[in-house]
Amino acid sequence: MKHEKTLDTQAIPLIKRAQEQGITTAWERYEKQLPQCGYGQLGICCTLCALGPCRIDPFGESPQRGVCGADRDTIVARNLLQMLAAGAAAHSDHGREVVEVAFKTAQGKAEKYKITDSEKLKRVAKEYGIKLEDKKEADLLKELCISMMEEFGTIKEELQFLKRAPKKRLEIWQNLDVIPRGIDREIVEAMHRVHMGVDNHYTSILLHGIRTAIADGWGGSMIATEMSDILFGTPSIKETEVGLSTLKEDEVNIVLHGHNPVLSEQIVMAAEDKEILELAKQKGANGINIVGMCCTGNEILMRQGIPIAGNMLNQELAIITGAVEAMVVDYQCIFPSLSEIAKCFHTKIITTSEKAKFNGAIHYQFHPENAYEVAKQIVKVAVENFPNRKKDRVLIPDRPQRLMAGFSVETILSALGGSVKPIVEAITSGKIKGAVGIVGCNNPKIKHDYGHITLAKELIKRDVLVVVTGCSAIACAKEGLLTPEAASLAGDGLRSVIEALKIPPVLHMGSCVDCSRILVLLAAIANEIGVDISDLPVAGAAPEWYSQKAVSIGSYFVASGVFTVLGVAPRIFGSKKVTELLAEKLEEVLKAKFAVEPDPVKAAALIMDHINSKRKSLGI
Ligand code: MSK
Repeated sequence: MKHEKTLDTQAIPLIKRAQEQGITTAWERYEKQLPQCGYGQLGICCTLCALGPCRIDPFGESPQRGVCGADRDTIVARNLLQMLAAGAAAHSDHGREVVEVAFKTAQGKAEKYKITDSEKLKRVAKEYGIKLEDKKEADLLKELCISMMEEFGTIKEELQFLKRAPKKRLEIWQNLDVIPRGIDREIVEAMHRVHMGVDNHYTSILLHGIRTAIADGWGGSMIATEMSDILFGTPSIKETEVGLSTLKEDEVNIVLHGHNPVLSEQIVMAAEDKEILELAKQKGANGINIVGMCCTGNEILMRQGIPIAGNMLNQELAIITGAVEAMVVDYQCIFPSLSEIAKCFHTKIITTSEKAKFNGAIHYQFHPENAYEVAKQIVKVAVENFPNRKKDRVLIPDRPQRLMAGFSVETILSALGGSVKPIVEAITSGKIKGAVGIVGCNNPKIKHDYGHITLAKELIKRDVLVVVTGCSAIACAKEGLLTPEAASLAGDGLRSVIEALKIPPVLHMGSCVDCSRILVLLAAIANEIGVDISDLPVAGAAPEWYSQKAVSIGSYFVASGVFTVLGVAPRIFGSKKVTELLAEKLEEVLKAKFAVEPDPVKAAALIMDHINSKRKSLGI
């Protein structure tokens, strides 16, 4: 079944239903925005202060400067930095929240949380220079939390996890003076720099963007990942299902959407509460079905094997199935449209974060101290809503797709017998030509999931191992690429390796913040060979990105030495100098750069050229 908007066969009947019932989704809202503002697309519209809005004539006619005198280069660079800073802030604030929950856990104030991975706690504490001695785990966790909180506004002027980067990479950052001096500091400074009359030189603005992105990837995001592993467990291989078909006709359906695992983990527990299960029975349901959406979904998929209903462009469609009793959200990537669409059905939209409230939603304020109570209340609301479901309006697509996930760095290493050596050997022998991280979102500018799936297929057939996170992972899962059977789509060399290990050719490494796992893996491979990350035959891609966080991820990939291809054009083409800097000159200083290629088949060719040239330089 083909469709012009999506590759997701389970989405098609729901898009059709929305059109028939006059329900507007992101695709129609996008069409209504067309043509999108040309100045905005080029990045030469400035709305930063009240002297404007100002715009630059793209064809060199007047005006060429804003009211303040800023030229196109300053305007484009400032806009980009502001976008990146919002993304780095989102990831890092998420990380801070996980550490705060861990801190309360260590203090005994958040009794429903516990340390799940004690080994990782010890390992990370050691990295931070904390003496293990005979300390109780709670005390160790407390010390680690204090050290991690300090990273946000540190006076050390260097982040701990930067030490995980290869020596050569650290030297590059030192020489370029882009070592982050604290996570919050760089984000705040980014916002300071974009204020009118502060940083007006595009190079200086963009270099600070690099510094801010490093503070995210090797700071805030890495802290989020590591502390989530300590609290909720380091992911190990899990098999489950993906797609809107994971919703169940005879059970109370609760969709957990957003990013942070701190509440979703409690909701998973609350859904097993006997009293609530009894209530569900009384209401005529055969159980409570928890499914994920976007990255909160990825968090509970990776650790608990909870099925995942879909990625970013599936969120509205889940409600349109008519089978969702509650969609529970925390923050990031949640369409403000959800409460409007929910009005057409019986679905309750439940917000849980003080910083992310939505018109028309019910708010249950989450605190680590009352998390389980709040989780129980939320599940109860969903259960009590079950009788309101209109059975004749339920449309759940069939044929769920199986998937295998849980590929944390630890899991990959243990599958390889404890070290990255087997990957290095496979790359050296040419069985695996290289590795590519495909990450990021959906965007209605690109056919839903087409960019991710096409690029992944093009690469695995050329013997490239693909790792995925975020909505990209969910897209590939829907296509069956996250199953060992997908080995049949891989080239002979890659197939021989993954069949021996009984793993898929596309490995799910987690949520958006877990792009930091990709950095850790790359650093381990580079250290094993004794080279820099930029010397490796690897690349990054964000074929359908939309979010500010993706700007930050792409930038810390490049900052870490990873050639990165974007499928959606960033708003930089209004400045030739900024475009040249990002697509060419960065290579001279960071040994990596960006490319833009909307066609995933051409993107694969670009990536293969890059991989082959890196192989040649390594003499393999
Ligand atoms: S959820 S940032 S749409 S990957 Fe992490 Fe998906 Fe992008 Fe949000």
